Amino acid sequence: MPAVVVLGAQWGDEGKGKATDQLGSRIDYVVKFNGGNNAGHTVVIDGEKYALHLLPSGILSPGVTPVIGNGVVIDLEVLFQEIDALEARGVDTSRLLVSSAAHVIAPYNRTLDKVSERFLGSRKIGTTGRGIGPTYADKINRVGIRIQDLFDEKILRQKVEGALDQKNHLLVKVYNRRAITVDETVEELLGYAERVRPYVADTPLVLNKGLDEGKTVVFEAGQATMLDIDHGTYPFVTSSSATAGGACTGSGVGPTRIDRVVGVIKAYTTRVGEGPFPTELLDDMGEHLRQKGGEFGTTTGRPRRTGWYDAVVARYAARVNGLTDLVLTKLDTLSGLEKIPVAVAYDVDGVRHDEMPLDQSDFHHAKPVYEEFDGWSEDISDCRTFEDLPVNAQRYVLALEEISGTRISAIGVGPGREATILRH
Ligand code: 2SA
Ligand code: GDP
Ligand code: MG
Repeated sequence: MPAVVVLGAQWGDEGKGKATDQLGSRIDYVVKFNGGNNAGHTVVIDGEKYALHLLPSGILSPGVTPVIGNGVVIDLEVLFQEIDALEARGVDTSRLLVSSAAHVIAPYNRTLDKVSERFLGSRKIGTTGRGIGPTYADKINRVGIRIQDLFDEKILRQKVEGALDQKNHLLVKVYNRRAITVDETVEELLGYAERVRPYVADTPLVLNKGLDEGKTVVFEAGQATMLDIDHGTYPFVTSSSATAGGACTGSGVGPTRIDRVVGVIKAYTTRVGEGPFPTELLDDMGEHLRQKGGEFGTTTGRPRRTGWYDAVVARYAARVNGLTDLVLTKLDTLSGLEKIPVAVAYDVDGVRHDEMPLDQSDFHHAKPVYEEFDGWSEDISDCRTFEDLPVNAQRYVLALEEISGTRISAIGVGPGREATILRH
C-alpha cells in the first residue's frame, strides 16, 4: 500500500488520528494536506494520551517522516508550542518537514475569525476561532503570506501591507476594532523565521521521490467530507479540501499515484459547530452517547452534537472520495443499547431520498428513515478478532458494510492503539 489517503467520512472526529498512528510501523511519511490547528487528533499509546493539532499523527512513530504539506495553514506560535510540548514528553520531532508553499495564519486572521463570528450572531458557522477561514480567503484572494515569504523581509512587508490595507478597513469601519500595524505583524512573523527554516523543504519533490523508491506515504486529512469546502454542508463547513482530491492538491502528489482511500467512520455520528445534522439526538440518548463516547472537542473542548449512524452520508462519502475501505470506530460506545437505529434514507416533504438531496435547503429539513438493529450488552473493548464480537455486534457491522457500499476493513473497540480488529 504505497500511497494511502486517510480521511473523515462524516463531520470529523471519527478517529483519524488513531487510524493513522496505527499504520505507523508500516509507513515512511505522513502528510497533513489541509486545515491547520482547527484539527484535533487524540492518540492513545500505552495509556498515554497525545492531542495533536498541527503536527501529523505520524510524529509519534519513530522512523516516520511527518510532513506539513502546501495545503495546510500554519499558526507558527502553535507549531512551536506543539513541538516543544512533544519534545518535553520525549517525542523526537526533528524529522518534521514543512512545505515552503504552505500559508501562514497571520495574527490579524485570528482576530478576524473571532470578530466575524461574533458579528454573524445566530448565523455564525461555529468555527474554532483559529483564523482558518480568513487565511484560506487570503490564499484564494492572492494576498496570503507563505512560509517562504518569512525569509525575505522586503517581500513579507509588502505582502503584509497589501493584506492590512483591506483588513484594517474591515476591522475599524465594520467591526469597530483597533487597526493592526504592519510593523507589529512583520515583527511577530519574522520572529519565527530562523526557527522554522531547518524544517522547510520541497515537500512535493521529497514525497514523489519517496514513492519512486517504493516508500509508503499516508495522507492524513483534517476535518472531514461533510465539512469539505466543496462537498460539505456549505456554508457550515471548514475552508479547505478535506476530501480525497485535497490530498493531491494539498501535497503535490498526483491522483495516479494514490492506491487506497480509507474513510474513517464512527459507528454513530457526531458534529461540532453549527449546521444541519439529520440524525441528531437532542434527548437523553444523545447525552448518553456524548458521555460514553467522550464527545468533547479535542481543540476547543466544545460538547459535540451526537446522533445515529447515517448511511446516506456514508454512501455520499464513498462516492465523492472514491473510498476503497472504511475503518469503523467507536463500536464499543454502542455496547449496552437494546436497539440501534441507522438512517438508510431521508424523507423530504414526503418524498423518499435514498441519496443526498441535491439542494442544501432540502438537507436542512431531511428526516431520517430508520432501520433498527438489535444491540448487545457485552463489553467489547477486549475483542481482537471479528469472531470475538457478540453476534449482534457482528450483524451490525455487516449491515453497515452492506448499506454503506464499502468494505469495513478495521473496527475500533477502544481509544488505544491495540484496541482494533483488523479484517482485511
Ligand atoms: P473552522 O475553524 O473554520 O475550521 O470551523 C468551520 C467548521 O468546521 C468545524 N471543525 C471541526 N469539526 C470537528 N472537529 C474539528 N476539530 C476539533 C476536534 C474541534 C474542536 O478535533 O474536536 O475541538 O472543537 C474541527 N475543526 C473545524 C467547526 O466546528 C465548524 O463547524
Ligand atoms: P480525529 O479528529 O478524527 O482524529 O478524532 P479525535 O481524536 O478528535 O476524536 C476521536 C476520539 O475517539 C479520540 O478521543 C480517540 O482517542 C477516540 N477513539 C478513536 N477510536 C476509538 C474507538 O474505537 N473507541 C473509543 N472508545 N474511542 C476511540
Ligand atoms: Mg478531531
